[in-house]
Amino acid sequence: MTFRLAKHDRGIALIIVMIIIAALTIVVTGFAYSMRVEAKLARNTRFNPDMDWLGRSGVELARYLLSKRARGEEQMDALHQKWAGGPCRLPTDATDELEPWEELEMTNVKLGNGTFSIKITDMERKLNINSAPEPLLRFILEMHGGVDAIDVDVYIDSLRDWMDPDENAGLNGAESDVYLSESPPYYSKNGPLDHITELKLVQGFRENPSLYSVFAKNFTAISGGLINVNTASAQVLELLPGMDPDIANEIVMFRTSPEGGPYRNPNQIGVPLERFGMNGSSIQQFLAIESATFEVEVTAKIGSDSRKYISLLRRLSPKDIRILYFHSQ
Ligand SMILES: [Ca+2]
Repeated sequence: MTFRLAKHDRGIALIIVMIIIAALTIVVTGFAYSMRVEAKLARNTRFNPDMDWLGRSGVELARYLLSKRARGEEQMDALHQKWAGGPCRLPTDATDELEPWEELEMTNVKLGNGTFSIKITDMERKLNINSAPEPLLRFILEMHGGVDAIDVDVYIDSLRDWMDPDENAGLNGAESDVYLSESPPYYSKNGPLDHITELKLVQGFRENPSLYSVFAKNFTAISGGLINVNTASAQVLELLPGMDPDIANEIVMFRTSPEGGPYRNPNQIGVPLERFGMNGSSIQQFLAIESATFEVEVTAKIGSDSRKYISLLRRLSPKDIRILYFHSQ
């Protein structure tokens, strides 16, 4: 016995079959995706300790390189040096034989079943938001942040209130009572900034993203306080009083020129400044030729998986380089 469906019913059956196929496709695709995620998680979990040890090994390599300095460069940190990824020697000393530590690889270093690469950046190439003198902050807010003179106190007082330990707001500042009325509410830090992104929470800066980005690019929260004139960009130097783009560029060019070379003393900036009729006395107070705080970015790889780790190091002496933090990204 055979059943024959009416033409109308056959159409409905076809639609039902197509809906079922579409639903099954969605279910199967979802299942396949979740299996892939599960497999990746399982693989990551298996590699976690290995990845972490690759990350830590990268930090140890950075500490070792930062403990070493070429002869005659013991009091100076500059971009031609090994830690900064430079050629190690100045053009004038290019024929000198490299020492074994200067020939160590910093990228794709093989270890166990993986590799790691490191990149070291000194924090003294930027200004320090916690120790920048108020007149300098005022100067930067007005001259580089485009803030009207009458509004500058909002930024200065708010930043001071954010960092000072009490809850007494300055005339134009803000403490917890202001921030607790925000959504979501938060307390005033009442301590130094740990990271420059904290500025986003401070009255004035949080309402002015373009000003915040000037500070985020050129300031750090953790450094020795002075700017290393051997590593700072022209953009950072330009923020100092009396500077303009041409003068800042000249200071940077001088440190790579044959007649200049890296600065061996902050007083030496007087030489490139001479042609601008300046002597550099107004900005020397902000400058150093050494760095003490270094951020290390380690990229660990095992097979096709990779992970980034960030560490902050403080060099108290070549034999005492401390890890301030270490975490994966
Ligand atoms: Ca306070």
